[in-house]
This record gives sequence, structure tokens and C-alpha cells, in this order.
Amino acid sequence: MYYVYSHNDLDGVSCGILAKYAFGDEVEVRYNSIGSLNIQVEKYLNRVPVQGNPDDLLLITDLSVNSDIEKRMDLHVRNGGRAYLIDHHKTALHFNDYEWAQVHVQHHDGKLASATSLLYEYLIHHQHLEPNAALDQYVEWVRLYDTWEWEIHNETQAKRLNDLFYMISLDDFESRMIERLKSSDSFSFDEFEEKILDMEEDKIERYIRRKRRELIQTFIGEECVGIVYAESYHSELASELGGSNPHLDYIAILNMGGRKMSLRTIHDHIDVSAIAMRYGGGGHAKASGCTMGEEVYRLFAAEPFELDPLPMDAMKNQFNIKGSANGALYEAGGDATLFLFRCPSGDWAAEWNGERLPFQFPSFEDAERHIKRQYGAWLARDEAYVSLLSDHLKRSRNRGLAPDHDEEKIIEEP
Ligand SMILES: [Mn+2]
Repeated sequence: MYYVYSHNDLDGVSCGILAKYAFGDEVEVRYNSIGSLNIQVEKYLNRVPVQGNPDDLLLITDLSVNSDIEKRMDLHVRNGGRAYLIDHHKTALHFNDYEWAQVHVQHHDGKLASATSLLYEYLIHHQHLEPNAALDQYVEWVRLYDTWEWEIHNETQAKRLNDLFYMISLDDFESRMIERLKSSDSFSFDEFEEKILDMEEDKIERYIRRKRRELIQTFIGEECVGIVYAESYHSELASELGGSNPHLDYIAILNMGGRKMSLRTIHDHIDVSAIAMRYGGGGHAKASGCTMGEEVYRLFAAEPFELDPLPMDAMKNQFNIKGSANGALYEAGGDATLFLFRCPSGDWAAEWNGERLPFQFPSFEDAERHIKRQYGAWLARDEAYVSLLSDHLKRSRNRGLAPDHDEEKIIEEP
């Protein structure tokens, strides 16, 4: 008998789907959250004496066990038991010290690995299944989704597969996929799935628009963080918020009910798995998470709670345009204004409430990044820009036509 213990996300469940495709009734599959795997494996090790079932094989995919269970699994294998762990998380690389584990972040061809793509290779290699076009396609979509490569290549089908996974029940998804893979030469969604996916996309768009107005910006440690409370659509939310706020180092999504925090970044200079590890979590460089302990609650929830959400950049401007040679007007908290403009040298400089700030940047983007991080600034609407220009005009006209009354007074004073 085969036993597959896997993660309960698309990548993990797709390992179960491949296992059922390959082993049919010969496999028992269980899906676990990160926290429940250890208990599951412990139960397995307690329940199955090696001598009684020498052919049993325990496959753990997309997850890894804690160090206690790690030692017990090693003992199980030393005693002749069969167990194998397949994972692609960087945080599990130390399992490669065991011959009963393979943890690869990348495939041999350099492509980022998912647990499903690694298991697919494993099953082909051990001749448990024959590769075909439908399986290739399915596994590739899962891999693209799980490694975030779908965003780079804009492979929306991969994202839609993940959407579908969360829209229907796990059992329904599993049986639909297995049946599709067994019966078609290529993999695609059916009409019903396409329809509900379209409806879901509209719903997500509205949800994200609402959440965008709740984004809070603050510094935690060295990093400038965008914080938002959300229970669903974490990846869509993070890619939208991260993409439209490239000045933020990463996005932290708090799920208060679940007492969990997800961290996402679009930047190569930030490794959110390292940040999650500070709080006892882990994951990938671009997507990670941790549970919400006391410290996480204080830093990410309690202390930033009094901050106002970050207003969005004005979007429909015709005059106050980013990077414009005439300069661009920003606003910040406390009715402050920031004006970004190009110096004769070509560098970009800023005025804060009309006073020149002591920095210059080689590009508009660098200057904007600075004022967004340090001042929490947002692009002002045309109305504010036009009124600033007309004030300037009025003042310069006054200077030209008549002496300034205030200046006269100062001169008159003895
Ligand atoms: Mn995975």
C-alpha cells in the first residue's frame, strides 16, 4: 500500500492527484496543513510496524516534518521501512542529508520546481506512470502557479487552475482532475468551469479594489511594509498591491481569525522567507508565512493600528503626471505637499511644503520611491496641482507688479 501525505494547497493536492492517477486503489492520500503533518506522520509510524507491512511506502510531498519526526522517520527507514520525502522548499534543504529525501528548489534544467513537478519526475522514473500531453500540461500549470512563474509569463490558465481549486470542494476538484487526465489527450477546463472562473474573476477584482483602500504603510525593522487585513485571495491581493506600490519592500497580509500572516514580495532584493523565519515561519523568497504570535501581533497589528490607510495615487490626472518635466505634486499626511521636479543638472529633487529637501536622485522613480517610503506620499489630484500652479502664478505676478506688503513692513521696522 502507498500512503501519500501532502500539503492541502494546489501543489500538495496535485501530488495526491498524480498518486491516485498512478496507484489507483493502492494509495491512501491525506492532505495536511503545515501544522498537522507531524501528528499524521507520527500516527503512521506508531500504527505501521515495519515487519508487518514491508511493502508499505510513505510518501511525504510538499511539506516537511519537524526534527523529532525527522529522527523517527530515519529510524523507520534504518529498520527497513520505506519512506520518501519530496519537497521544493528552501527551508527543507537539510533533508537532503538523508537518502530517503529529495528536496530540490530547481529541476535539472534550471526551472523552479514544485512538489507536483518533482513527484511527476519521480513517478515516471520509477515507472509508476507514463508521461503524456495532458499530464505534462496539468503539472506545468501547477508548477507555474506554485513557483509564481505564472506572473512573469502571464500564464493566467495556471492561476485559473488555482482559482478553481479553491472554488469547488477538494474531493470534487480531485475527482474532476483525475477523470479529465485519464480521459483526454490534452488538459483544459470544461464549459462549467470556465463560467464560474469568469464570475470569480469579477468578484476578486471588486474585493481587491476595496482592500486597496485599507492598505497601511509602515517600517518594521529595515523594511517598508504594506499591511492589509484579508482572509482570502492572498496572492491576487499581494500581486496587485505589490505591483501598484513598488516602493514597498513587501506586503503582509493578516488573517486575524486564522492567526496567520502571509508575506509576499515582488522584489529580488527582499527574501520574505528570511523575514518569516524571524517569527518562526518559512516559505519561499517571494511568498512566505508564519503564525501570529505575540511579537507578530504587536509589530504588524497593534502598533500600526493607529495609522491611517495609505491613499491611492490619483489615477485620472491629465496635468499632474508622474515624471512630467513640469514636476509632479504629491500629498502626505498632515496636509503636507511634496513637489518633485527636475533640476537643470537632470537630477530629481523635492520640495516639502515649498522648502527644498536636501536630496537629489538620478531618476524620477528613485525620487518617488524615496518620498513614498519616507513621507508616505501619494500623487495629488489635478485640482490640487492646478491650485498650486495658480498660487505660484499669483505670487510671481504680485512680485512683478508691486512690492510685497509683508516685505515692506519688515523693512520699515527699526
Ligand atoms: Mn508547493
